[in-house]
Amino acid sequence: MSSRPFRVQVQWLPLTVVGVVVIGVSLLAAGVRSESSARWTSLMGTFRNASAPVDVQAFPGELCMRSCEDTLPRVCYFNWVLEHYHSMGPACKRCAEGVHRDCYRHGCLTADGFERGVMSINRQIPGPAIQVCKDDLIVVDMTNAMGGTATTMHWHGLHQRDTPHMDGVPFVTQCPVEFMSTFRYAFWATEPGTQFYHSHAGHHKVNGHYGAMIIREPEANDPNADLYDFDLPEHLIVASDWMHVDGEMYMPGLPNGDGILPVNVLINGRGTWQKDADSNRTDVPREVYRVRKGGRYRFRFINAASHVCPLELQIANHTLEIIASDSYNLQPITVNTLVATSGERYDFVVSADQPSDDYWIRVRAIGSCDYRKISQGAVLSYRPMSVPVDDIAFPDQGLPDFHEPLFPEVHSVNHPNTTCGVSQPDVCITDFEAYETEDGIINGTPDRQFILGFENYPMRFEDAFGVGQHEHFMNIHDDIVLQGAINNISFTYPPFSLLTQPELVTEDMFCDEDSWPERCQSSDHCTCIHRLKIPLNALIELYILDLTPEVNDLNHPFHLHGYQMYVMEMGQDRQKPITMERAQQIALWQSMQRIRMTTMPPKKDTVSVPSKGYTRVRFLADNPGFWLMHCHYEWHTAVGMVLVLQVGEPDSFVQPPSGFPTCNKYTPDVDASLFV
Ligand SMILES: [Cu+2]
Repeated sequence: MSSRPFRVQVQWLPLTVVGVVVIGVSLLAAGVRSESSARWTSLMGTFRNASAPVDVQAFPGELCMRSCEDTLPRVCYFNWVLEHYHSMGPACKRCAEGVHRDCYRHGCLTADGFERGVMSINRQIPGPAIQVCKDDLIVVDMTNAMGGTATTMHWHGLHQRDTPHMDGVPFVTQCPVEFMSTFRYAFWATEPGTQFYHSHAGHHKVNGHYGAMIIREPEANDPNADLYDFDLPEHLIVASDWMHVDGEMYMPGLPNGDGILPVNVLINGRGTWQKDADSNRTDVPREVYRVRKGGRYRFRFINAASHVCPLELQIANHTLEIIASDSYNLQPITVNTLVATSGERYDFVVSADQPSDDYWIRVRAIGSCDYRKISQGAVLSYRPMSVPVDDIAFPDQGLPDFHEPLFPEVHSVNHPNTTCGVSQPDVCITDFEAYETEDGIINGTPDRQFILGFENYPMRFEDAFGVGQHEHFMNIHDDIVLQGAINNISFTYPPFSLLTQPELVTEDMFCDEDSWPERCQSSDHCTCIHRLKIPLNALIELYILDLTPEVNDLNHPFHLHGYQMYVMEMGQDRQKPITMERAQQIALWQSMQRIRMTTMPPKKDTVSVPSKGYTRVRFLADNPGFWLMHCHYEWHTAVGMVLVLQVGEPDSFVQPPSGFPTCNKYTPDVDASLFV
């Protein structure tokens, strides 16, 4: 099949501006690079009046979901309201009592059937999917209607080269968006593939602020296009972990709270829940994925989890032909089990070659969550479209028990216990090969090499609880009180946005290994604004080391904003602490053991580091600005396992449009001027 039919037929948008209510999309402020202006000129070439601001509301983003063959760029406008909302609220009418149709009512958010307060976007979890074509202009008006909160949205996977001030990191690329304020995100859909968005503020993501963002491109650009027939908008598997209270309830944590861990997993915001063997399972719909026998379908898996437990995906009787990760195309490897950590995406092909029936799609929270036996099911259904979804979404048959294998022999990607490079048939991301490479980056001599050793370290009691102490920490259980750190520095934020208020930035506000603040001189750890300064266009190599003293099943996923990183190797020594020297010995040993060594390593924007091990990555620092790099576990971000890369000097940064919101602390001198 050569063309990629969409089940959802979409109309072409009228590409002229009519009845203009002018709210400008201001991407053309001073300093935006020529690439961006060229995009703008090309987009405006489709408009009758190219000099007037675009009436964005005339271009609903939903209509950007289309075939991306031979299409012109479009404006894709989304209007989002972020609210405190509830699952199983009154909008669900009699859903909880077994009236299945009521579970699909407008405004009914079932989640796992448990009633709780949530954070929603347009009363949905996940938020509305953004599905556009490469080079479209995405415009999202985000209104914060959550009293007492401030928030930002991060577009995970996009590099924001033209609009770094749209990266959505509070106090790094923008000021948080206050209650009752609307912030207009406007950026180009530049990086094709499976991306997603999520709140970068506090614990809003684990409360429900996340969603899919799919950027398609002509199939001629996909080296794996021959492997599948369908790439349908509804074949998104957005998996997340779920609590039955607000995440904030566990910040910093409860001594008797049984750890900071989820109680359930959701698939596209749906699932069921059974408190214990004596309780009834909630009677709410599971997610349904429809296929037709004989078809080969591209699925897009997004790990939108917040907690430390990797999510493992299996589809009964079906294999997963992995073709991309973090939006980067890979040479295919077929497995039956996919493991991903928070922030990672995997695309795979499922062939509907089994007898026509319904099959379980199972997502389990593994690693540290094993003892909680959390698994969730969705349905892969071969039944015809004429069968209504609520006939399929409430299967009579139970999901196999947590420990019940779906396959006699498991072949997995990224299993946390895999020793990378040697244990076929289990594979790591480093066993994948790309279709292309950049020799200068892979084989060049790095201009800068950084060793980033991260850990969660126990705080001294008096540092956590002494008079006047207010540093962030997490309380895992009992009296265990930890801060996250990279190179002994726990990251904290300035009161203004580094990227967009450069006039307030001073060199002495930052710290790194070599510039240790005075106040921390007597301490082996420090909480400060950890910045690594990198010259523009330098070739960078990072050794990311897990300095945890023991193997503990946590493969911390490191996410770099603004870039993709070549994943050169990863490995671990289960016996000895990791150092760069030890990492190099492991790499040598791996290269002697390996069945094959790739010269075309994959690229990732979120790469997990084997427990107590290391990952070596490389990238060319050609995107100037302030870019966050952090562990993608939400609690680890919250307690400082974060740093910011400053690439280039401020004069090389893309300037934000005039009128871009600012913020700062307000502590004026107390003198007569306060009272005039
Ligand atoms: Cu972490």
